[in-house]
Amino acid sequence: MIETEKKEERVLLIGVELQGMDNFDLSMEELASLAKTAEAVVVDSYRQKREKYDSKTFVGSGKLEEIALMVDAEEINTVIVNNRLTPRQNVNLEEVLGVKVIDRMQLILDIFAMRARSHEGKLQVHLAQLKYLLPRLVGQGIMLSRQAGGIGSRGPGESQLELNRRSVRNQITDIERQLKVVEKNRATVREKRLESSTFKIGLIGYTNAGKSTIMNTLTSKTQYEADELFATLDATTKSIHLGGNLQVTLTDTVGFIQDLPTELVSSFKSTLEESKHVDLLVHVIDASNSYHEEHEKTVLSIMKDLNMEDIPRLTLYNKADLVEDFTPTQTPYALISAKSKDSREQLQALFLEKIKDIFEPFTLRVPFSKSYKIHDLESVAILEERDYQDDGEVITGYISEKNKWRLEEFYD
Ligand SMILES: Nc1nc2c(ncn2[C@@H]2O[C@H](COP(=O)(O)OP(=O)(O)OP(=O)(O)O)[C@@H](O)[C@H]2O)c(=O)[nH]1
Ligand SMILES: [Mg+2]
Repeated sequence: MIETEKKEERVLLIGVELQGMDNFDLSMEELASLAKTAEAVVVDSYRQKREKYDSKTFVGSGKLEEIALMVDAEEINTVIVNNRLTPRQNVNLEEVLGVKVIDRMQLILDIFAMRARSHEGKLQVHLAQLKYLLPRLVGQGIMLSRQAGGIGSRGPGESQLELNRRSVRNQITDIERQLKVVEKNRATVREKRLESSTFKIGLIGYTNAGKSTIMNTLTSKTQYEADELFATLDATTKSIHLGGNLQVTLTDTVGFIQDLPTELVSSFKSTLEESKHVDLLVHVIDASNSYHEEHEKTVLSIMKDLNMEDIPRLTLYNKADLVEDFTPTQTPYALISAKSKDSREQLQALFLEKIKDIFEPFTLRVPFSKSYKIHDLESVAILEERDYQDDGEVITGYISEKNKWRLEEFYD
């Protein structure tokens, strides 16, 4: 389909709050941010309290009439529902309302589709979209004409209305095969990196916490940072300097969110799991977000799912400039503002301090005849003091368990 002039997408949000539901407000606010990220204009939002979702139309019939009137009066083009809709609810809602209806999952999928840049990222998103689509295809793609595309028609469908289940299944298999190849290549690169005995730090955290801003602060500024959700999709690794000659890399990666569609989690697993192979995880939290505690819980539970709990962790509350009195939920922690002018030095010091914690202290006597080897040692160790004596020098510092053997070269 050729995209003609972009018209404003006017959306209406709908949420149903079930009894005992946690975080309903957070998730409705997040839905609005997600819609804005997808370049839609949020006209209004409807909430309803119910004991359970209506199996046919998700909201009750009275509410649905109200919504239909609103859709007409406000010239709404798309209705976004804050939950996963069954294919049937989706069709029914579209029939009654006469406009496109999408759910939270499809909205997130659309944003990921907008954002994907790398070959791998595009494959991963496409895979997630097809998996989402599959159960929604009945017969020969009758529903597809309605379901395809999302808020801005970025879905895999629309241009391929002839899609049927079998062809979708074939595509899924094909993409999975391509992804395996990409992942294998990545594993090889990773092995090389592991061998290189570089100290690896991974940034993780909720979307919009400030991970890319921290990455940019510590490197030459190239990561896309923006007040949008899912600004970053592809994992990026760069060398950073912490003082001394210690070789350190920093990896920025996709942010987390509540109710990340399972199709996406499974397709992005390999990207998320990049963080598994680091020596230190830096958990970045937006201290100024009133829901930061819920954000933390989401991140910690995804980390648990990915078996990353045992990796040493540094908790950074970010955006200190926006908070007055702040109570952390995670300890120990540091409060920073990645945007402040001295954040670079502050971050370097915090990282270095944490690395010393992880490393083991050592004292080494180096005869002058072996002084030339110290330079190499510095790439894997933090040197604290060099005390020159008659026959050589005494060095104290910190080194990782993994690299302790390097000290043996200095023994007589
Ligand atoms: N006021 C203030 N804003 C900040 C600070 N750090 C980051 N931001 C802003 O927060 C927004 C999100 O920052 P990003 O670095 O893109 O966040 P991210 O964690 O990479 O987000 P995703 O890529 O979506 O996961 C941007 O608009 C930043 O300018 C800070 O210390 N203070
Ligand atoms: Mg980012």
